[in-house]
Amino acid sequence: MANTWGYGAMTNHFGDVVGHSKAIFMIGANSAVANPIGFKHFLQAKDRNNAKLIVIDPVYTKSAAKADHYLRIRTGTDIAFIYGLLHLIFKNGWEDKNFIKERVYGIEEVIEEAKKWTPEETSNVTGIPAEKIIQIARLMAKTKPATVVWALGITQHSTGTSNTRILPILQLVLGNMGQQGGGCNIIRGHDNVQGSTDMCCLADSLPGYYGLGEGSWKYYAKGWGVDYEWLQKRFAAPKWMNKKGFSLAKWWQGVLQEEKTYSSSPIRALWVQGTGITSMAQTSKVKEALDKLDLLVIAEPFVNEAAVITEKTDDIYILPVGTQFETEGVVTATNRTAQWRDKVVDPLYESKTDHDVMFEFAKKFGFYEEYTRAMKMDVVDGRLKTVKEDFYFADDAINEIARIVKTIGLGGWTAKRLRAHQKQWHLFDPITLKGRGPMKGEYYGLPWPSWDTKHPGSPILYDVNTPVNEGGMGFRNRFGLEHEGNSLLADDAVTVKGSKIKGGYPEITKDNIEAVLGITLTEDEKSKIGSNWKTDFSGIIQEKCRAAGVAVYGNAKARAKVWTFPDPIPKHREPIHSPRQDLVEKYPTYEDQTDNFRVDVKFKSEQSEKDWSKEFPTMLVTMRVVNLSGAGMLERTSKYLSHITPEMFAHINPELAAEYDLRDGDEMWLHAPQGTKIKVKAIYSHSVTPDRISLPYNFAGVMQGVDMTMNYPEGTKPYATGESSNTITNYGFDIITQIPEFNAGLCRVEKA
Ligand SMILES: Nc1nc2c(c(=O)[nH]1)N[C@H]1C(S)=C(S)[C@@H](COP(=O)(O)OP(=O)(O)OC[C@H]3O[C@@H](n4cnc5c(=O)[nH]c(N)nc54)[C@H](O)[C@@H]3O)O[C@H]1N2
Ligand SMILES: Nc1nc2c(c(=O)[nH]1)N[C@H]1C(S)=C(S)[C@@H](COP(=O)(O)OP(=O)(O)OC[C@H]3O[C@@H](n4cnc5c(=O)[nH]c(N)nc54)[C@H](O)[C@@H]3O)O[C@H]1N2
Ligand SMILES: [Mo]
Repeated sequence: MANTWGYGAMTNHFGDVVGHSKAIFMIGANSAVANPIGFKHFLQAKDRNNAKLIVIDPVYTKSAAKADHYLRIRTGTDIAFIYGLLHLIFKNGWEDKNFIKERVYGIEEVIEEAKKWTPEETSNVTGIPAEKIIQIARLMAKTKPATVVWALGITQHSTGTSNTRILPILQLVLGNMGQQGGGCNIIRGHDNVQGSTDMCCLADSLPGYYGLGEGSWKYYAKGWGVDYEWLQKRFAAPKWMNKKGFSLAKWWQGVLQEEKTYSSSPIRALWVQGTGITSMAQTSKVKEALDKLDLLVIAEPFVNEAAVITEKTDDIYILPVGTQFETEGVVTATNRTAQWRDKVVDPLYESKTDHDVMFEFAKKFGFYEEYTRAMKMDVVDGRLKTVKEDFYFADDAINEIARIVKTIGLGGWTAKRLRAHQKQWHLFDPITLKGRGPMKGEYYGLPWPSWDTKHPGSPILYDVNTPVNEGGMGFRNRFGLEHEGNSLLADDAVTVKGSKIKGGYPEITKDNIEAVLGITLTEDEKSKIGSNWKTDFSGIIQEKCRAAGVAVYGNAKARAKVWTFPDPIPKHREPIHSPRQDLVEKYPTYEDQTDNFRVDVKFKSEQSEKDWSKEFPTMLVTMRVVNLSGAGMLERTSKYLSHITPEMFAHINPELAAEYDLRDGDEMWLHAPQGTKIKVKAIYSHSVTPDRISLPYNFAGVMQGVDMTMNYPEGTKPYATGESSNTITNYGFDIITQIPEFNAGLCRVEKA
């Protein structure tokens, strides 16, 4: 299972922030530690543009230390805070009225909700002083363009999806979207996490966010050159083909839960490739599930601690995989650009590359030919054909992606172009991404959408002041033409620069292309064209749209309201384990859920079980440290990196420590609502107030006080081991995506 936490992509890019942003509104991110190279750009924007840096975080972080304004927020209350800003923006008429009228749908309910969030109520819920809320509302209203930056402090909540929606709403209201220096710059985590998201290493979609509908499977069957029926037979029963699978966050429940009609549980075998097992919440449940499996296979360069924390003693296989230095291919950066990477050395010793492991798997299970067939195909004269006997990895893999993934516009990402960009990167401007000399007319890394091989890429999304063929576009027409009798297309006033069509227009399909573009297709074209722009292998739709300066995906309104979600407009809801019992009744969490990614998820039943804050009075947030990453196995096997943080620890305010008679460096137990505990070192720090504790999440090898390090195969024990914070991160998952609520929980301190 690969890991693709966090969602969204940057609408703009780091160079654009340096060049144009006047304010950087950073919420739920600590880039100074988690993304130091990215953060350097924010500091440059401060120097060059006198940009104001605003940091909103429950912890006084290293990023906060560089901020012009630091707002200490209570975890899980960002929606309340943003409504507090919107309240003042609407009340003072500071919103961008034209932008909203012409390019936004469904803002009325947001305006209504914002009325409730007076500075006093916002302050009561968030813990941010009312004067500070007023000051920041004014600053954001008066400072244009401003960019909004977020990362995992926003997504890792039971309301994570709503959190990620309220921030773009703020930018739409301020008219900062589709502008240089504006937008939402959502900083992605791992190397290539954007690429793995785009390839949908997820349980609920085919690559390119095509979903799991029958039409999508049929399109892919065609693209892969295999029969749809053959694909269907790969599943135990046809119905599973269209159902979301188990998620990375809750696969363990698929092992432990009783048989359910909507799941294929119990899971009996687990294949882990590229995720450290202790990075998931509920580690004690993960351990229980590992213990119960029939088979555990781990394919990776290090000894994944899945093999260490389990009591299981047989049927565990560790397959050695090379690192990214031992392979070549394409990765996608946080700003939607592709980068070609060369191989540095061949795979060491008996290890294999990730793709060779998968090829061997496909051979053993008898589907290698089907698995690799599309790499030997191409589009010839508007039709898909097999064109060669053999393939060359990775070039033919990326060419296959370019041929099939239309939704986000990967059509232009051929191996040839991406290799050329890598060789010529000195010819691109870091602020505009524009190329010079032989690279003139292209943007570095062809930021998607790059609709086809003649398209230069799109450095700033939704920019209607740039022609489509130079990277401009409106908002995507994705949810139909109208809702409740209102048009979802952009207003007549919004014509994308240079477009033949005035105002908004729908996504382009076989049925509407002639009418919308005012053209006539030949019979030959009609016989080749796909049913819509997302499924058109022939490239004809894109070609005709280019000639008209039209974006294939339409020119629509952004929607502030998602009528299919549990909360159509974002609503503040208290974390499942809230320190404010008085607010739980007023802002309760969601109803419990059945069958989300094939498991049941508790919300209200857990929240209302009791006043958790009585037994667990201290808030718990997790943090990143610069010398360790993810589950930490890579760095803890380095003597030098381990030396910086040799032991698992927690940051604790000396005042809270004093309550429990803890000296700096003493051992303490931290207890969690689910009945688990960890033993860690208390490190005094004023970055946290006395009501909260902050923990790194990068340790493993010890569980609830029990040392399991004898389980590392000989010679592989890392220099640093310790308790995983995820043994005590509280139960709780996002209502849509199931990302764990890593950042809003409670705990109790006890001197060890
Ligand atoms: N409490 C808490 N928990 C969290 C978070 C948090 O903020 N707080 N953050 C969450 C987030 S955002 C993320 S992304 C996850 C990260 O957690 P993980 O996804 O577990 O991240 P890594 O430890 O980097 O895991 C990568 C694993 O892949 C292996 N690996 C490295 N290179 C390769 C390769 O080329 N091929 C293969 N096959 N394997 C390779 C590494 O050895 C490692 O074991 O943690 C999540 N967990
Ligand atoms: N050195 C190092 N670098 C990394 C990683 C690593 O493990 N180590 N991991 C990589 C990965 S996978 C990712 S996803 C990125 C993550 O990058 P970031 O998200 O920037 O990193 P975090 O340290 O998780 O920062 C999240 C911040 O949000 C705050 N926060 C928690 N809850 C809330 C809340 O409710 N509201 C608000 N406003 N803030 C909140 C936390 O206190 C924390 O400071 O980092 C990447 N870079
Ligand atoms: Mo991440």
